Amino acid sequence: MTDDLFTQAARAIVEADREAAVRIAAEALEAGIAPGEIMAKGFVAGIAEVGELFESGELFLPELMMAAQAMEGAMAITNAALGEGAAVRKGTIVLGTVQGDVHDIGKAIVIAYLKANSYQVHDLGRDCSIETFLAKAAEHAADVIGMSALLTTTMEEQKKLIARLKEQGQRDSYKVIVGGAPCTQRWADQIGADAYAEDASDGVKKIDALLGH
Ligand code: B1M
Repeated sequence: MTDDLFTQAARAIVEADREAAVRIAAEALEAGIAPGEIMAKGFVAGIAEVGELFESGELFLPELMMAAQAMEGAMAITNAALGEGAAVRKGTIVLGTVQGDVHDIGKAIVIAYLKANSYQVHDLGRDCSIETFLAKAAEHAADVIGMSALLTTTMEEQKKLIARLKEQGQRDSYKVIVGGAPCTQRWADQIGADAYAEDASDGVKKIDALLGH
């Protein structure tokens, strides 16, 4: 039954069937499957397959976009189910997708996990400039700046933001965490980030460690 729902969830994304994705997300929650589990084992597996089909030329951009819309439908249900953590905030985070990059599905999942784990998160959206990251970090007195990047070309923005912090003598003002499919621990070390997270739950763990929780 559970495996069936995982398979159906993945298929709904590959077939870009938003209505089915929304229905399956709700069914999974009703069946007692944790929001993170149906997301990771079902919907994310589906969008990963879509990525492979796109890369191999079996799917084209309009289909990729429709699959992303189905993903967003499912995610609205699972992220809402994660809810908010205890009212006592563990820290303040500004988090966005870097400039030139519109991929925001992973970012939304990371934010939902952080909120569920009692962090105050300001979502800076996508295609977010370095200037906006820095202005919002100052405005909200953030503890952490989080940058998501999904393209090998836009990862460079993460490096540039850290360099800018150093230039401005502000490197110690914020912890910086990076993530997104092309990022690795090696990349984080290379650009001088404080942490790299592979997925949303790893993001919570890494930020907990950075802030001493
Ligand atoms: Co695009 N795209 N896309 N795309 N897309 C990829 C990334 C790609 C790998 C597909 C492929 O070719 N296999 C490829 C990049 C190649 C490269 O750079 N090496 C690609 C391309 C080429 C493009 C375009 C250039 C296509 C074109 O126009 N010709 C274009 C770029 C537009 C732009 O940004 N300027 C484009 C557009 C799009 C859509 C708009 C259609 C859509 C995005 C819709 C949206 O996000 N609202 C889309 C999609 C859906 C994908 C794939 C298929 C799926 C991405 C996704 O949502 N994954 C993707 C293939 C892939 O990644 N396998 C692909 C699911 C998500 C849950 O995972 O985002 O990795 P992810 O997030 C994870 C972790 O990485 C981590 O936690 C998340 C949750 O577990 N994480 C963090 C992420 N951010 C974090 C931040 C943290 C911590 C952890 O702290 C700060």
